[in-house]
Amino acid sequence: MSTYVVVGLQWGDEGKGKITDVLAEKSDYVVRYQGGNNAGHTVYVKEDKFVLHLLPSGVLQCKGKCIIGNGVVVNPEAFFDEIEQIEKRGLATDHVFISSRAHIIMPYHILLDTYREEFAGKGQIGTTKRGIGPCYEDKVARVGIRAIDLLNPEILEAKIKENLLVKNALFEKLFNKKPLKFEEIYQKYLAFGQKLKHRIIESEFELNYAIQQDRTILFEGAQALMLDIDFGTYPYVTSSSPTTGGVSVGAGIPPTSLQYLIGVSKAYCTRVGNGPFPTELEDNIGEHIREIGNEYGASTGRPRRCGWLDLVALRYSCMINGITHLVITKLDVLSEFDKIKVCTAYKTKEGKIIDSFPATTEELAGYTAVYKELNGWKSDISHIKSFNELPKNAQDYLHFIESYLDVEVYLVSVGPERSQNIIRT
Ligand code: 2SA
Ligand code: GDP
Ligand code: MG
Repeated sequence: MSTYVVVGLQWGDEGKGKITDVLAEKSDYVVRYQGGNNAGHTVYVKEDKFVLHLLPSGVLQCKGKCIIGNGVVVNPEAFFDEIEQIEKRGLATDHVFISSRAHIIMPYHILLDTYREEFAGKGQIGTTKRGIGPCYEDKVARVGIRAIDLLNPEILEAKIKENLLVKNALFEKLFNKKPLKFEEIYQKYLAFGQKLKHRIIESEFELNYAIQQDRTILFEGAQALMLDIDFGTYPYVTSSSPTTGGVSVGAGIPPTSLQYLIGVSKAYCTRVGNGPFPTELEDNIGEHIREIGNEYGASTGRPRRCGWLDLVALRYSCMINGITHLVITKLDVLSEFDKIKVCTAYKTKEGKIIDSFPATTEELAGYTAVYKELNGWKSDISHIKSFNELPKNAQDYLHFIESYLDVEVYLVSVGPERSQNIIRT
């Protein structure tokens, strides 16, 4: 048995898509286990750029099956759009399946997400407005509609009616918006069910059988630890569990079957959406990182906030995820800087130095970063293929990260292309 989990260790967009794509070639299964089409996973195959939102990034390379697990929230419209985009480029998609237990994003989820953000004013989370939060809320409130429900007209009818009763009251009375019409939604989702039916499977059984058969399975996380509903910078988080722990509940496999826990971090930090970010650089350096690193949302196009690497947050993230293999991406983006800073501790408002991650965003917002300054390497590293060929200052930077985290760097990514990797041997 070989099972791999790829998770983001920061605020998302660490380059998980690229790493998943590289590993997918050898995998019999690639599985998404949380999130939905809020994700934006970019993969380059030569000059060809693919951005995957809902489908596993492994869809391009995996010769086996790609599964959207029970823990994912599925927007059928987004699913078919993505399938169409991939097929248009000559690639097969008949190996993509959805768990019968996955929850479906309905039109009222997207509207609720949008209206709430509009009405929140300064208190906005900065969501992607894809209906992710409201869909997970319905799942937990036990009124959600699951993939399997799309195949049963009576159940679908009853569930949509029950939901519209509550959602329309909210739209009209709270948000002063028009109610939604039952028949339109019902017919549309019934048709989605018919189009999806050959792809809806009991993926939990399939995956557990695959584990027994010693197949190779890759679990692909979306978003990241700092956006985790429990461990992230709550409430500025997404509504799922993008941790290695999330794999078990989001794919229906036992925790004992997870082997290689691969955490991906950029060589610096970014965040898209609101919430505290202690190492944020609201100056020329931050802008420079954004431009060189092309730091714009892969789903919404929003400019990402940029800053230096935060080792305090990263160590916390490695701890919660139990990372066994660390991947550092976008090291090439730092090649132009004379000096590079890394945050090794926080200073509280009272002047106390701490190196643990706090439970509240109020505390975190009051902290300032304490930095260690390292020398830059000031040379192009994007063609380098082995660790020893890296300039000494780049090696020192990676060694510093390793010793702070007490986890070995297993792969260094030095460019967006599939081949631009240094694998530690
Ligand atoms: P949501 O829509 O409810 O999940 O938003 C809640 C918070 O989670 C953040 N979030 C993300 N952060 C980084 N990348 C994400 N995917 C896209 C990308 C984002 C984009 O790859 O660039 O295109 O804007 C992602 N998805 C959710 C979100 O910003 C909120 O802070
Ligand atoms: P994900 O959500 O974690 O999959 O990451 P995104 O795709 O949202 O954002 C990562 C961006 O960085 C994408 O545009 C990738 O093509 C790009 N990328 C990934 N690895 C590297 C790297 O090592 N160097 C550079 N310059 N770009 C990279
Ligand atoms: Mg992304």
